[in-house]
Amino acid sequence: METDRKLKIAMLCHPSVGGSGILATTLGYEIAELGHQVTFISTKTPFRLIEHHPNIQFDEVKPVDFPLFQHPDSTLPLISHLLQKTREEEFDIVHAHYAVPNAAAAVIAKKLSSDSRFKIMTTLHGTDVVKLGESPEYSEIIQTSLEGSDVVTCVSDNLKKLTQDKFSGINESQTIHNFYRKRKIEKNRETIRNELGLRDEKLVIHLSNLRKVKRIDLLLETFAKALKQTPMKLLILGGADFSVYQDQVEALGLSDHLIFCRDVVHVQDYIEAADVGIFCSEYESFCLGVLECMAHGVPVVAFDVGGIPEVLDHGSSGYLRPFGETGQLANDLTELIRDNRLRLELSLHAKQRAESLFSPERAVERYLNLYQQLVG
Ligand code: GMT
Repeated sequence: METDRKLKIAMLCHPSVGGSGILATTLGYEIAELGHQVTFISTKTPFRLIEHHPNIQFDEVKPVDFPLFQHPDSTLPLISHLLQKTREEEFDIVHAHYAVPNAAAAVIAKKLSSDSRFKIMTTLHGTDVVKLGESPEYSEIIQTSLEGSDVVTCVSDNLKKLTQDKFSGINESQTIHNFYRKRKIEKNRETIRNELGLRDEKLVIHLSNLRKVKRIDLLLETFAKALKQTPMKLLILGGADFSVYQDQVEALGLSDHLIFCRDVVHVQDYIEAADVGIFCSEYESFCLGVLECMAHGVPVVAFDVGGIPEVLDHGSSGYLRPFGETGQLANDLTELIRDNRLRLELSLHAKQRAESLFSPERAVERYLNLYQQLVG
């Protein structure tokens, strides 16, 4: 396989806090570092596209707020932008993260343009298939977008299976598990713990965009049950407003035991300051947050849903329980918080597993091989 050819990649992703944007930007930095040119195209700067890189450029597609529209439109401007851009500069690959609207926009732009030779790779991330894929507003568009993609990748075997069950006529589909590149620690464990006002309490961490699927209600319930058994603090790093959960926090008596921080950029510092991770989602195609914790040696308790068991091995990197079993999960959390030796054992294993199975080198090579195959 020829791997020397430097490619021009257009990376389409959502800019908001979420795993698909994290994955797209991390992949972009990795391949830019290898000498390829990457143009991110999105409605805002993706939230993890922070550092300048000479091989990375960002094109902002501004939503159009025409007086007649009830809501600003960004999908048609995205298609137009792609059309114009691909006339000016020849992208080898348009890599669309998330089916809606990114894969759809790429496929439509290619159909509308008579001279575009770019290939389309679509990476599916989760609810684009599991939720939107079921909705009458989007299912046919997604079907056409997947058919029109030259290759479809899924971030777990679970998501690949769900995609294959729901959609047909896909050229080629394969799993490339998400990966994690350890980021530089800006503030050490002690500093963060001081800033959070902690003494020697154990710290449980959750990080997510707090969408409904994350089931923060069950997470608070689990934590409250564990807190009855042993003291600990819960830190939630959220990418959205937390006030909707305030009533439940008060009803469960958690106000003095919970710290909430919004839109934290250097999440790795906080993970390093934590002892156990907790995730109570009803579905996750993968759950990058679980991997982030594991990579920093933080064992995780979670519900056994979607692709999470592909990431976390029960009994070795943490514990998995059937969805909704908050009592069992609370017992696991309690045991991990109380038993320092057990926690250390699981911590080491979690770190090793993250490094060996979800390394950037492994995943980036898979993406690059696919890019090279597509361009021939
Ligand atoms: O599809 C979503 O719900 C949003 C997406 C995101 O941007 O955060 O999350 C999905 O993609 C992540 C990165 O591949 C995965 O780690 C998440 O598990 C997945 N979320 C769901 O499946 C609910």
